[in-house]
Amino acid sequence: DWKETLYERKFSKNLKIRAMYLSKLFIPLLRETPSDAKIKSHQLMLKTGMIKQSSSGIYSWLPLGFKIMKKIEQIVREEQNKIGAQELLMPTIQSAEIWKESGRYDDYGEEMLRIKDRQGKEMLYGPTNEELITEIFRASVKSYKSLPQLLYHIQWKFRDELRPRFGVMRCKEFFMKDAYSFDLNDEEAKKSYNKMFFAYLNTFKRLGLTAIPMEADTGPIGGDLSHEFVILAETGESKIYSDKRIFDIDISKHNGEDDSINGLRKKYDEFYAVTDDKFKKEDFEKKVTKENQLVTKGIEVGHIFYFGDKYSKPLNCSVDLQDGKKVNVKMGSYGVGVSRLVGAIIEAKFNNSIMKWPESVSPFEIAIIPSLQKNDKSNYLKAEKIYNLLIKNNIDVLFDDTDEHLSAKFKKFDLIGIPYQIILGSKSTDDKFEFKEVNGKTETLPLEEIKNKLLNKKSLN
Ligand code: P5A
Repeated sequence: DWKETLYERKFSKNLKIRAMYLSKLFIPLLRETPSDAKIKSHQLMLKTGMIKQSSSGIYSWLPLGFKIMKKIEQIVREEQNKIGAQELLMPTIQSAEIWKESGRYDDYGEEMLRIKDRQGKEMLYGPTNEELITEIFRASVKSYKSLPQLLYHIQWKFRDELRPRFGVMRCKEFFMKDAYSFDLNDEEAKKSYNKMFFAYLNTFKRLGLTAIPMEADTGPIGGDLSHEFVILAETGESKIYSDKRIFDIDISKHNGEDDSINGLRKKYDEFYAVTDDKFKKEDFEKKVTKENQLVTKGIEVGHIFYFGDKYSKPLNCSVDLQDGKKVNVKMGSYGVGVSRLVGAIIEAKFNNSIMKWPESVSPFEIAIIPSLQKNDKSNYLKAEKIYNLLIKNNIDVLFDDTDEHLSAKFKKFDLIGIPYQIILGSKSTDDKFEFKEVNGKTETLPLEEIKNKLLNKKSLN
């Protein structure tokens, strides 16, 4: 087989990207749709080998899924950094002590996975980190001069959900970005809250999603101010009631300055938008005219909370004021479901059996799909030349070097969801190739033009 001789060339030396030959990619595609998967994201993720269930509500992330999740994580990180939040990393395992101090150890109930170490010390796998970050903060910060402060980490969480379902959407072990704000008073704390509100809108926009902040209940986190960020989807678990017009708010006119952010926050507050638990029929009917009423379902991709001194008080986290008095710091917490977002993006973008990842998180920028005949090496060599040229230009490309029929390859790529394809089939010539935008047009173009188009798109992302 002529391909055997090319074996050593199968790994690209460009370490900036992770271009690949499909035959070498660890991507266990399934032929059948798994019957226990009820929603399209769960089905697609299993079918394309993005994840594999290891036990109920617990998944391994395989290379394709992991690569996508890491891209999402990076966008979440960049938007946190932009508003001045600092990244740190807290452990997954926490001591029960601080949870007893805050009073949440008993409240949290069976959702908390409790464990004992060999000395019999009570530990737990963190479902969230309000207590731990407060403990870190109180140990080092003593003066009002150190405020405000925004800290975050991106770490695995564990919640022993009663009914884990829908794959990564509601599972036991999941990846979350959680941020915590520390301020001197309510007024300053609201500024931090609004900053995070702004960062979330930008984050979800970069992920190709329209996420709407909805007033929500605070549940076990606590406090009296809270917004769920929800994307519309029939399969979502949040029921939402809103004024349609909230979807048309343009965030691009707002920058990171305090005034601009507060202005944006005001715009959102003008429109009624609440989740189930905050819904009041009279309010809805009074505030939203019939034609603007939208009652539907959505997926919660983020949730922010302001709870003042709910944790700082029992955990005794205070700072000294100028006059020597002590005051408990005012705190908020802010979560993004990073692993849930992988499924949420699929729910939003997978239509008519065709997936198209937003360019910002696509596992590869483009796929090369040649028709390969056993007795004809020419297409393979052409495709490989394109592959090498794209890699040289730092374009992350997946080269389908398998022997399958073109139609079978197309079916496969409908699921993998790479937004662009170069097809070497009957319509390509020696120097022109089919360049296809998924769900868009197909043109026959010289390679140089294809390359430039891709480089242009890259610079926009
Ligand atoms: C905010 C950050 C908190 O835990 N404490 C720290 C606060 N909020 S939250 O709403 O409970 O969770 C934040 C986001 O995490 C995702 N999420 C989940 N994803 C997958 N499976 C789960 N079982 C799960 N639970 C929460 C959601 O996106 C949620 O908005």
